[in-house]
Amino acid sequence: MSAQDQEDVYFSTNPPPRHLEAHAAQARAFIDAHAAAGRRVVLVTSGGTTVPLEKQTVRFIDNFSAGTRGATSAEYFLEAGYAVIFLHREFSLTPYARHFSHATTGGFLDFLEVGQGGGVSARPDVSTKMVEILSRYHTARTENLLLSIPFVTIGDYLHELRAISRLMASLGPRGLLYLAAAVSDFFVPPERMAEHKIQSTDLGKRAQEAAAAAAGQDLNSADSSKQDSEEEEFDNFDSSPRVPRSKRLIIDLDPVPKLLLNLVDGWAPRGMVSSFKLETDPTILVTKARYSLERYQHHLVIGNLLATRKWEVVFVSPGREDNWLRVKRRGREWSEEDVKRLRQGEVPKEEPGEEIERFIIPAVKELHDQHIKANK
Ligand code: PAZ
Repeated sequence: MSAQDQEDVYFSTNPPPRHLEAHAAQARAFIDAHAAAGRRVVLVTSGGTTVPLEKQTVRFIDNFSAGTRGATSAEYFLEAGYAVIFLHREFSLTPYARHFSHATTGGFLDFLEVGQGGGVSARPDVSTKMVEILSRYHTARTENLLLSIPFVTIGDYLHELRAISRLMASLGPRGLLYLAAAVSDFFVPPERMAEHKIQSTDLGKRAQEAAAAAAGQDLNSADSSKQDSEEEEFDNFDSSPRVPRSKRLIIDLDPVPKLLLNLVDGWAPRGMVSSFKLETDPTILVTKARYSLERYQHHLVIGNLLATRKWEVVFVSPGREDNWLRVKRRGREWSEEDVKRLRQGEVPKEEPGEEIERFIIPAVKELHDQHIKANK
């Protein structure tokens, strides 16, 4: 099947999110305003996508991403003069708020206190930082430099990504797509998705079947909760305690179509496209990043390892040497041995001395400068 056919099939069979049109209208107005002002616009994607197991979703598959990379990058892009569309997983980290909403030292309310006059004020020890971050946030909001658009599921994400990327096309090479979201590679297609909560007991399954029979329906045969009792067998593949098949939840996932090629060729063909590649095995990171670059013909892949992603990333781009960016260590220099261990995925004991996005964004901007020059 061609890339275009895959795209058509996916988008015609997976319903769009409820607010897609409203989000697209917001994005259009935002892009038009900044295009008129000659400002660059970056679309930052951030956080994980969920994979619902039921149409009326009680359960879903998720991934680890908290959206730190995306939210932090958005701040540095704003600092670098970009207008930012922040397409993020709902309730994940957001620019500026992240400094207080997900702190390891306490929740948001722990940073506040009731003052003498009865009003609320920042705790004295965090007040300077809060004023500084609040003022950066207010500037971004009042100057209309930050547009936040949420998604939840993999389907929502892909619909939103396509709609916004197509709008970004009007920016030509001045548009930048910075794809940092952790996007699921697998999903349950609608025709195999249970309508209702998947039942774990025989009673629940029988009740569902009886209700469906009374309504003259055949229960969705693709419902993963429904098992053919004729086949009731113990079919363990290993030595774990024997569980009858009907008591198990066997989830059958399809691959999510790879739509990066469609984005690069069709949705935003003149913009600069940079994606992230996440791996856990250090021996394959650069090979996979190069492979992605060749397969999708875009402009930059930023490789990172799950364990060391806050310490080091590698820029892989066409015609250039691999470029490793690394943060400083607190109170000591990197030795050759330290770097070797880091590259093998060994995490230093202390926290990073700074945010690696401080280095990533200027390096991306430099490549974007070159992209604009080359595509004028
Ligand atoms: O959200 P986070 O800061 O915890 O993680 C960021 C990340 C590892 C998801 C991102 O840097 C990344 O690699 N995104 C692409 C993941 C992928 O290969 O699909």
